[in-house]
Amino acid sequence: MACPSLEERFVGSLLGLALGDSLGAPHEGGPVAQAAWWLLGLGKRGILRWTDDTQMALVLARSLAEKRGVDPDDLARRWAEALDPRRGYGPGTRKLLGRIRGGEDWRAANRAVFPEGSFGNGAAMRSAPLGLFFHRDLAALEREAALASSITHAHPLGIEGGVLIALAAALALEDPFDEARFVAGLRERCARPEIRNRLELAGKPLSPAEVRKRLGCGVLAHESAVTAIHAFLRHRDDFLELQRFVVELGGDTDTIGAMAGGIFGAHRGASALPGEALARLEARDEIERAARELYRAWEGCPREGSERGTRPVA
Ligand code: F2R
Ligand code: MG
Ligand code: MG
Repeated sequence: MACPSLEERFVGSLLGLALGDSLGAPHEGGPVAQAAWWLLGLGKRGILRWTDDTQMALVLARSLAEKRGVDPDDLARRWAEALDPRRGYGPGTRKLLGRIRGGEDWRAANRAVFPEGSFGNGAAMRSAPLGLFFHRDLAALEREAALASSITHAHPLGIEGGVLIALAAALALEDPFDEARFVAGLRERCARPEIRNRLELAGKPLSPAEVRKRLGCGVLAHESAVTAIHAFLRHRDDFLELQRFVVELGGDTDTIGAMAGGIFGAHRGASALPGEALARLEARDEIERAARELYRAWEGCPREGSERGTRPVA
């Protein structure tokens, strides 16, 4: 198997995130949420429509590329401007972005809905582009992913979920890939027991019932981010099998699919994604363009040291 180029892995990650989101979206939540999705989808039959997960990741990728790094005020403004409730946002994030759109600073808005901040998975679902951009400097990745996450998810668990998925996308780029090293690399950078303890199970063969019980498949960061990593590890050679597994688990299927898809795409590149599904993906060209622009921005970043690809200068 030919090793995909780094640029193809950037493209694969963003397209994988969007595909996982759109394949999982019709199955997300209970019967009411699923009925709402189908009603909103009327008139667009055949198109794989994505949700808030991809919307926010796309905005993040573009902002990272244009600003050559995390510019929190720019990100908050762009996410607020792009807010489209038909994409099915988490209730806290929808309110928070509405407040920012109304002129409130994100530093206040991110504690207006939940005083201790949100620990939903809304930061984790969008953070693969951060892993791509900062993959050569994991200390910068942790710092910048935490900052980008905290704009909407100020709770330590919400932030750590965002950092974890960014790290997973970065470590999935490693070639050759070593599963034990990948899991150890994630564990050593996670402080919260809710996430760290689950990571011990990430590579274990669990039944779907055990995954639901021990890792979770809900909307909270610590009850979904490790689940996505587990799904990636057990199906890292077959994207459709991976997404079938996510749908079988149930719960927050679009988001677990998006997180796992972003990691899978970084690992295997765009050519490993299913062509028939890609052909039906909403705004596929736009997503691919954003990924290539992110790659060009990463490539063009001034870096410390002589070797290209070391730390981007902040
Ligand atoms: N919202 C959805 N899906 C609902 C169905 C959509 C439907 N299909 C439609 O078409 O309309 N999905 C999206 O939301 C999740 C990401 O959520 P996010 O951005 O983290 O939002 P929020 O509100 O901050 O957190 C989610 C919930 O977690 C609980 N929670 C969070 N922090 C809390 C705290 N400090 N204390 C208590 N509870 C807390 C709350 O229940 C939040 O509402 C993704 O699934 C995305 O796809
Ligand atoms: Mg969603
Ligand atoms: Mg979701």
